[in-house]
Amino acid sequence: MKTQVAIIGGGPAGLLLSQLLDLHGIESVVLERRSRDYVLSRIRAGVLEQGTVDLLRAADVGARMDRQGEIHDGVEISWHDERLNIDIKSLTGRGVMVYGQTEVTQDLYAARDARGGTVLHEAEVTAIEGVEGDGVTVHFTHEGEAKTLTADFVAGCDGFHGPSRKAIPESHRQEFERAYPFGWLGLLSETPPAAPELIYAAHDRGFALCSMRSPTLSRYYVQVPLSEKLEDWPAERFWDELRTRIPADVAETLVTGEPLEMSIAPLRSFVSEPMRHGRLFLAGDSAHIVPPTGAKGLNLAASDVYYLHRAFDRFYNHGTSEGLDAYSETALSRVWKCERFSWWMTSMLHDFPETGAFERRMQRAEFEYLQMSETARKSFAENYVGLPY
Ligand code: FAS
Ligand code: PHB
Repeated sequence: MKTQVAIIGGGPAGLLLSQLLDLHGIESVVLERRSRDYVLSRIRAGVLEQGTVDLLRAADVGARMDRQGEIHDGVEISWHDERLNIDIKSLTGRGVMVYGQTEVTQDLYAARDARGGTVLHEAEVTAIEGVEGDGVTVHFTHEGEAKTLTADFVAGCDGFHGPSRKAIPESHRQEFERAYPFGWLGLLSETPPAAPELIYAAHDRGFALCSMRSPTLSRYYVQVPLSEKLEDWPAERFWDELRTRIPADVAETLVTGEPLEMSIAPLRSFVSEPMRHGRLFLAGDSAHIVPPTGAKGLNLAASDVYYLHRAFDRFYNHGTSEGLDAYSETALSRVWKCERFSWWMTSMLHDFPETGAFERRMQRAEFEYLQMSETARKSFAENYVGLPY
């Protein structure tokens, strides 16, 4: 097989890149190691920045999002029973779109199918050759056979555990990581949301988040130690813990139900530099991970794809490699600012067992500063709605 851009990974980054390249007349092939059902079964992000919304519309995959997504003009932060509403719309002129990553991915698959895009499932990439040469060869297994895909370039959109990042020699790669001593236990339920806005709840017992997917589908998280096992968390125990950590007046009216899905995700901050090596370009989780507190993971994948598809358009349709040469530096500049916000929000709201009374006072001071200062709330809001591309 041969194409212009080989894309490893059929998650949001890989699919969105393939769709945008197609709209600019650039050929690509997406190699995804899992089945489509498996990819769509993963429950992940829920909040889209305006930049992501605009990009999905530009990619001609925004119609269902515009019908079914919910624009939110505010978000809440609570500290025990104290509730602080941050009016992100009045502070920045923008809101955020609540529309699940599963739906985004479904829309992207449908769009690729409609345009006859090539997305191979259960096609696991095993090696990437030639990134420093005149063309790349991607080795993959598919339908029990070893196959190859040759291309001008390869986009590594294969997530944190994929092979593309490691195709950059260690001597040319620098990794930065902060692993958090806890994870998020998530629950999806067919129940009405706990409150009109998302609530990020700080509590001495640990962080909790009340989110949603629609007026009848809710998503909740509670911070748990990394040692926790899913089998030790029956739904009743989850609901009891959530009610303890969220403001009492919200807990009183919380509608609980049987979980449609429960999962535990570890939290980490991670960046691998550079995001380009020769003919290999990294986009999304293959290059960086943020703790989901700031709702930035999926949105960073979108901004990477924004920069990368424009760079390929300039190369193939305007004969200049300037965009490709600037990609890593441009993408990393936004990545690091989003890493900072996600780290800051995680540090403010979670219980860090090993830290002392001083750090707990610092967390409380951050909350009180948000309470008293419109400037602090404006800074929070401009990061939460999404920094400019
Ligand atoms: P993805 O990981 O989505 O996609 C990478 C794809 O590459 C996968 O489908 C994988 O199967 C494929 N792949 C890997 N190796 C391959 C190989 N060798 N060959 C072929 N294909 C290969 N973000 C938020 O904003 N909010 C959240 O609440 C949130 N929760 C999350 C929970 C979990 C458990 C995880 C892991 C992430 C979460 N994220 C969240 C972040 C998440 O949404 C990512 O930012 C988003 O999926 C990034 O998309 P991609 O970069 O496309 O990576
Ligand atoms: C979600 O709805 O899954 C969600 C929302 C906001 C976050 C993280 C996750 O910050």
